[in-house]
Amino acid sequence: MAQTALISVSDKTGILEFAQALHALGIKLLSTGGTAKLLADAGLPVTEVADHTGFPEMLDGRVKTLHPKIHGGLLARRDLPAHVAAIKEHGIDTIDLLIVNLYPFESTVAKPGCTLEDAIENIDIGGPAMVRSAAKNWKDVGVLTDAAQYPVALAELKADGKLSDKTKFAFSVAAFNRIADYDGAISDYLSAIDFDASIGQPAPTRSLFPAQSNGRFVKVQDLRYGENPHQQAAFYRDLYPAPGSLVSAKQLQGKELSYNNIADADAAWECVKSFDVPACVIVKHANPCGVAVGKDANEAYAKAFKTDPTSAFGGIIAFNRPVDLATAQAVNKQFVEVLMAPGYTPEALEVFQATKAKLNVRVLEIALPPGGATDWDNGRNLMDVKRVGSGLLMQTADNHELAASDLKVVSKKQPTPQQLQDLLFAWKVAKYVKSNAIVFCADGMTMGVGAGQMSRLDSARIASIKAEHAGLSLKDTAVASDAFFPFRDGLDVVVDAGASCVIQPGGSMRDQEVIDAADERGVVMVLSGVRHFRH
Ligand code: 93A
Repeated sequence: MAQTALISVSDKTGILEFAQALHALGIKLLSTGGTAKLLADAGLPVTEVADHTGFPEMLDGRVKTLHPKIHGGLLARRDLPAHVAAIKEHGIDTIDLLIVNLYPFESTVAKPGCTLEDAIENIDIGGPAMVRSAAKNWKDVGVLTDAAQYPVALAELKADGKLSDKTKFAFSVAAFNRIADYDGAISDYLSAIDFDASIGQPAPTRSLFPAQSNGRFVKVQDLRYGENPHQQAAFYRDLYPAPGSLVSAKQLQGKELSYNNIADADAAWECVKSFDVPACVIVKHANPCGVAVGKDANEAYAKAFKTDPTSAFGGIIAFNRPVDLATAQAVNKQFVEVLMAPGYTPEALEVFQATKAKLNVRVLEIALPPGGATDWDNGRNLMDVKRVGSGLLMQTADNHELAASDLKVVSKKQPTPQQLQDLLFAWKVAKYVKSNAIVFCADGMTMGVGAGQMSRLDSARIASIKAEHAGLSLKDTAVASDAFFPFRDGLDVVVDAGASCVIQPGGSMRDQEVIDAADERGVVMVLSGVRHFRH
């Protein structure tokens, strides 16, 4: 008996060509209103579902395919005589292929100004029901939920007259994933709306934190191991990743990325892409150990490397400008684990292909966010998530951007324009350093980074010790402290080390004591008014 395909698609991309090919293979076409019209207008013989079931589409299309003749045809097991007898008794024909894509709920709710009514009208009921029926009965029905599957199916139908079990199973899994994503999007959307009793209807504004959160992630790759070799791990991406985020990186060469590589690469990329001017960030163990801006990538690298050449060994190096030959040659002088940039010249790439050992260097190409440095994530993925026990902590990402006009000078001494520039640079870097963070800077370059200490005082001491080890003088440097100084002692340490200007949030009980100390030591102090804890 000839096979039958039921086609019901909202997104009609590629459907006509696919239907023509199915028809050419002798497959009977069954279709819903809009899709049937499209096919019929192109001259294809197609039966409308309403004619097939003998029941009209009704309720503005809310009931089109919800009929036993459709679901019986999808769900009947061909290997069970009782099923075959039952559908025969009820005059139900089997359906062998189902091609469905759903009402565009996700894109509808993504539109600004989408009303609850718009959203609800775009909740597909009959489509997911058919997809589930077909996917459950995968051995007998091939279910296509994505236009990318059309050529795969056609190739097999042309070669063997049917789909292989392997393909049908893969399509079934994809179909259930699609339905889970779709329902997740509906649940996320509706869970963010409260019923407002005062107006007797759902509130027009949606909460950032829905009553239920459906994390929807897709595996990018399995990893050899996790943070340590005895841990198993894999890398997942958001279902709808933001352009310019790490998951869009393309690995051009090198060994497989490890769990720690990916975590460090993310830290480096987040920091480097926050600069408008050419910048370089070197990361070790999730902390920047060198950050600098320069007239070009090469100069930025040379400066960033100077901060802490010892720690830079085996580091992750990120640029926000394409890497050219000179920069590649400079980077090549040290041992680099991962190199990332928006692009590479062919000569630059050759540098890392020169020897077998160099071919191990993981080279990532990654596009900057389309809107530039302050286009944090194109308005999406604004959530920062941390796993705790059996729960999640969710917060909006730390996207605060400090402008010179936000600064409040509290010392008697006023900052020079150069000092202001260095303070803003130091502040930007401090945001990406684990707390407690103390960052010494000068001329668009980090001079000493103190990270992740339980006491601010120790972070300050470590930053100056590291500068000393790197042979850098901290005289007349700018210092950023990611949170306020609880006492004057931290300030004394950085001034003793050579700092002449300091930026900190302010807000301590002893602010006055700290400001008095700045005046006593003759240094500039400016308050940012915001804090950048990072744990
Ligand atoms: O309103 S529905 O939930 N009720 C249905 O019975 C039904 N059957 C298919 N939507 C239904 N569909 C959807 O219609 C399909 O999932 C597809 O997205 C769309 C195709 O409609 P048309 O062929 O009229 O353009």
